Amino acid sequence: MKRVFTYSVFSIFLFLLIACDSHNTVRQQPKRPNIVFIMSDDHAYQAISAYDDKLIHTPNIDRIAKEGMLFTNATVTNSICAPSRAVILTGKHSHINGKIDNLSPFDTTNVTFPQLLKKSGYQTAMFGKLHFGNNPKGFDEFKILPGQGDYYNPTFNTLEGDTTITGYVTDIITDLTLDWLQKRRDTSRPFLLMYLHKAPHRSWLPAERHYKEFTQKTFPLPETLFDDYTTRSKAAETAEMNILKHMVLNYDNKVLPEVIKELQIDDQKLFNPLEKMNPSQKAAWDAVYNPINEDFKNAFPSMNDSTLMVWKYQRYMQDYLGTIAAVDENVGRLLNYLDDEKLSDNTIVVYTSDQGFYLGEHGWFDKRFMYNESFKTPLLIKWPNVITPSTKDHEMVQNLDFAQTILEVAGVIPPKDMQGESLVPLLKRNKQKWKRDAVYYHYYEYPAEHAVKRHYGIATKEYKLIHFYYDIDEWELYDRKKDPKEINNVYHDPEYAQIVNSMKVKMTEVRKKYKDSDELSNGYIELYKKNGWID
Ligand code: SGN
Ligand code: CA
Repeated sequence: MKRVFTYSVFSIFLFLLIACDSHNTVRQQPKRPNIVFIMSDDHAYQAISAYDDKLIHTPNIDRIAKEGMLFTNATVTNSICAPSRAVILTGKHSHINGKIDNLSPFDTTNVTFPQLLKKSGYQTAMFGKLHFGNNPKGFDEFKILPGQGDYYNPTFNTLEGDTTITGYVTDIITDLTLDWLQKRRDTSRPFLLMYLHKAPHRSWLPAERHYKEFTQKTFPLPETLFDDYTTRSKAAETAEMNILKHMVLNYDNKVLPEVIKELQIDDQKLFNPLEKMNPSQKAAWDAVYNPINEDFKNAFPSMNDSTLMVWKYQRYMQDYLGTIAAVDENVGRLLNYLDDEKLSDNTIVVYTSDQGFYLGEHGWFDKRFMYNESFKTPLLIKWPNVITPSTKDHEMVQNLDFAQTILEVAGVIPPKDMQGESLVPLLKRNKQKWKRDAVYYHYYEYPAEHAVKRHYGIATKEYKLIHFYYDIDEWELYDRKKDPKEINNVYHDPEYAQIVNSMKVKMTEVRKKYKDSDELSNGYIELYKKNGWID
């Protein structure tokens, strides 16, 4: 009897101890962090001063690196808008999630990380550019631009129908985001906020407050502005994204149609980039851009190809970078809001772009190629109390990794078929856990605008091997250490024969790992035929 009593007392004591302890554990467990995912459209790393301050100062975006981590070797798997977004949301390569290009629809049976976050109790919202052609799943609220959206007076698709807002798109996307944070955030739950800018996408219309400052600037010329594409396969030469040959004076450089006519220039015709402006916005634009037209009219007769190239490059940079000034200011508004509301401490902030962009390197604008400037994407992450401020990471990470990273941050187990790796070990400087030694790339949108041929490839820290296919069968190899500007294709150089072989072996392994194959590539070509996009 006595023994039973002692045992019972002991059990109750033990139960109380465990109950107390588990209560403490629950109480001590940190709240799941909020996640702010900021992404711009076509924002080249060369145009973020945390990476390179030759072109522009972006103090607010830089703050994310200063308070967190700058990834110097982040790349995309398919350098084009909607496919990149599909990779980010699904954690799967394009050939698996099916969104290979901007044209084909996104298969909404794909599981996306916001859906999983919402299921796990996160409040979710998306504002800005998605570019899918269908509404995003897994969001409590969204206000998204249809397709590419407009810089001035944009229309947004929302759950309640369309709405058109007067003003400048970058400011408006931020207003909508702050409005949601102020008025509809559920303070009892963590949130996922996707804040997605349209800028600096073509046709590069800055906000009025930046017209004067940026149109007066002159920018340093990239070393490869006059690249003649020798040593490369036909793909580089036949691409239609050369600033001199393919950038449109009217549409891109904002030369007035009457000036083009008067100078008898044979210019391509695209739609009027200013057509959405109202009369007062147009008047403010004209006040600054009409004098530029006058100067061009006077200068053009004595220009040759090289001076015209430089003029177009400068005009391109003035407008492209002008749009980034507004992105930077607005990122500052959001970061300040998080600080003011004491949210920063428990919020992870990611800044990235849907891909990189050519700012005159190889004579180009646009993206699509696996060459450095469009393959690489900016990636800056701050996570107070976890990431050591002002750290840099040089590992080969990809947008493919974002879904699993965010799921781990939120304590959600990722589906087994996601193909990336969580970046959390890198954020925590737990480097021995990171094993990746090659990344995979595959671009499909051809024949299409800018005529960049289909290609796939792998990159290691030392080399890059690319295979162009479909109406071409050519290979390229770059020695990334000796030739970081990628102007010397050494695929046919006997000195690199061994490297070519070992990179091909590696490529086969990587393609197998990610389940890509020639059969799949042929299937996607058949799809173009079926849709009547090719014969
Ligand atoms: C538009 C642009 C192209 C750009 C694609 C894809 N032309 O079609 O220059 O490559 O978008 O960009 S434009 O005449 O409409 O400006 S993406 O970022 O959406 O993939
Ligand atoms: Ca883009």
